[in-house]
Amino acid sequence: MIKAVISGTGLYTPPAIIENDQLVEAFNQYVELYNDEHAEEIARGELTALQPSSSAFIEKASGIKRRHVIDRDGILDPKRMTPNIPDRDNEEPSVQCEMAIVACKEALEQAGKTPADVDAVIVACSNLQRAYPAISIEVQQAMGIDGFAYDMNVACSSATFGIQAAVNAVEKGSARAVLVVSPEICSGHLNFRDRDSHFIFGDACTAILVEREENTQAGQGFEILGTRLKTQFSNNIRNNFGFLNRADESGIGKPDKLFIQQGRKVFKEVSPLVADTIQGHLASLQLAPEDLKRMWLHQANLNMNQLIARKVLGRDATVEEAPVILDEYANTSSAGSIIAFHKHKDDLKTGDLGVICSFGAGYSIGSVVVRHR
Ligand code: CO8
Repeated sequence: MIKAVISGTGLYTPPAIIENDQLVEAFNQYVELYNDEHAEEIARGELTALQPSSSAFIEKASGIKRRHVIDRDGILDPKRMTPNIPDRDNEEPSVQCEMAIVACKEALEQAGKTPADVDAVIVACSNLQRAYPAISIEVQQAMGIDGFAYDMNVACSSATFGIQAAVNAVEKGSARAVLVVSPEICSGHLNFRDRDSHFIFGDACTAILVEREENTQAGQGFEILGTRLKTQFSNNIRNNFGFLNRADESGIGKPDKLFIQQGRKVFKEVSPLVADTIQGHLASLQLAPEDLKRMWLHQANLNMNQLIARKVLGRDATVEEAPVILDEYANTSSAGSIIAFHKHKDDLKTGDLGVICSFGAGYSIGSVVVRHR
């Protein structure tokens, strides 16, 4: 039987950084402008005055300290509060393709492979910058890969669902190797005027090379022992942006065309589901939680990750066991657990077991159990 392994990973980190204090300063300037502009309506009780944000709240509630973004100035301009990413000519590479190429090249280099060794590209992420042609096919061409490519979106679980698709392709023989790429420009769909969520997301792109074990060197990378996916419908994380928006002009500009969530409900409902999914997945592989050396969890909220790790292990996890990248990157949607894996895997030894686990909108949960070769 053909076995699939993760032989390389790559990461593109946009150079621009926004610290919590800078984000909060811009938000609070916007609040002042808004409250001044609407002073009379607020005084008459027709509108509610906006409340300022706070760095102390953000770090305590989420664990986020800063985020990398494609464009900093547009977000920090209190009159704009949206990244400024100019439209490009069709002959130029798209922004997502550019990010993807950097991450893909690093993944191939780590694996010791060239584009000639790869048969497929899956772009798996929360937001695609256009409807078609698929970003993945653009990446395929830019990388010089002869084969096939497609885009998919399962929000924060896009990368783990993409890994399962890659494992299926490799194990069934339709591809020798598959690049799963997650170019996440979360700042493009974040409402920076919303106090409850303006601090949550950042931008990044990850890539993972999944390939046939027999084409890799002994001891290289991670054997994929199994994948388990779980979905359960919920409106608690939602974005109604879509191609039908133009068919009802009254909805254009409403906040639901950007990311919205019921954060508390998500926290309460998703945490137990994730812990159950990981435990059930381990049991199906005749493994126990205490066998795990590492949990590369989705990076949405530090308190949530600590709770999930505690539920799985039956005790607090150390930072080595459940590494955190959310302080530096914020929530990068599907890229988050893969960034944690990319940055915190090289110290593991042969036989060490770990789980990559994503969770988010849908709800969607993806668990990938791996063993260092
Ligand atoms: N500054 C100061 N105070 C604030 C702020 C702020 N910025 N925001 C809220 N507060 C106040 C509230 O008004 C409230 O005050 P009061 O108690 O007086 O009513 C108090 O702080 C507490 O507010 P919350 O209950 O909202 O705060 P929480 O402790 O619940 O923390 C979090 C909020 C951090 C959002 C938390 O609930 C959380 O992280 N939940 C989990 C969310 C999660 O995991 N979501 C996953 C979404 S990601 C995903 O699926 C991908 C989607 C696709 C990506 C799209 C890209 C844009």
